[in-house]
Amino acid sequence: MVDLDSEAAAGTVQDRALQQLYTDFDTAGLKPLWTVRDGLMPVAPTPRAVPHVWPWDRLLPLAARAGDLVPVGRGGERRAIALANPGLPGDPFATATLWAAVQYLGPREVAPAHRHSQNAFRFVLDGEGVWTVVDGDPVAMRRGDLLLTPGWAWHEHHNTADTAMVWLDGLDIPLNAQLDAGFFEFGPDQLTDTSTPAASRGERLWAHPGLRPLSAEADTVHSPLPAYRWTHTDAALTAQLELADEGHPALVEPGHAAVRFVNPTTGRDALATLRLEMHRLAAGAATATRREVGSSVWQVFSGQATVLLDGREHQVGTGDLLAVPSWCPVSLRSPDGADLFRFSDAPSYQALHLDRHQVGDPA
Ligand code: 1HN
Repeated sequence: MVDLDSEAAAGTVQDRALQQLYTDFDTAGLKPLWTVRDGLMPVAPTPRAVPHVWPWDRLLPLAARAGDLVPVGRGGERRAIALANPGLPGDPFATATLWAAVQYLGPREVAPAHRHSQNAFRFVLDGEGVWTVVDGDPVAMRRGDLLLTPGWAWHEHHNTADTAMVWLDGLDIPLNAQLDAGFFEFGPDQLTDTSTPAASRGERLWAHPGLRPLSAEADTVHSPLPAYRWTHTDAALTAQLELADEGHPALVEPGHAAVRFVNPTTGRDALATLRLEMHRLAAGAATATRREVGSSVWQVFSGQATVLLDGREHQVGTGDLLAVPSWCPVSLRSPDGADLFRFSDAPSYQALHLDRHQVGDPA
């Protein structure tokens, strides 16, 4: 006959022993896998960052108010206002790996020299008159241009105009922080170079299509080209759509032209950790639904589009910014046409062989 009392007692004894084991695990700074498995081995990525849109008509007036109220200079270094993803409360991060900010530099203002291990770029939605001096090379910033500041390059910005200028800063700050890889150094307090050449030395050496200077045999990790000019980007996208009209293959998909900004020494991404692209949707174009491991940020450069993020529709227009977390399905359509700048962390995922993507609606 089964002795129910002694079985129950044995169960209680075992329960107590188990409880004590968990307490002792905790005291010893240990955590058993079987209690945390779901978080550690998800069947697919479960980003904390959420899909989110920051409308330009809210951002710009706030940046201008900061321009009136907050000086730029040594210490704060930059009047940069970061997109803070609502899924990452407390962090100035657009996604788990990407920093995106609007930077505002008033008339005649200077943002002083410094350098850091984080890679950075600037994308100019509008305006001109600012030169960014990168490792001693003054680079003009104008509408539609993409400017690079590879990690550990000295950089300072100075506005030579009587009007303010605003641009998008993208950096790999969250990734750098997570990897405990950050270094930073102040440069001189005073502007090191006040010259304002139309073309930087880097462009004069490198910005000739398909031509590599023989003085530069060694490949470089980051692009040696400090600026990618809108005239070139625009011409490339225009040509893709024209070629398609003439019946030649040139597009990502019907009505969708796109280019990647690459390092001319390798053909790979312009920055080791950041992928940079410009997309053009012809009037009436609609993209397939895509998702990829790794996150991205888009900024509408011109026109209007409807963006579907994880099944939710967002209407976006010039200047609007959107964050796309890892594995979030994205599709775009534009009745009248649109140009969209995009950056992502894809090179980091590729380097680690963690990249995956899926085209078509998720099952
Ligand atoms: C930085 O150096 C710039 O140089 C912009 O314009 C934004 C955000 C965090 C850390 C450094 C710039 C930045 C930054």
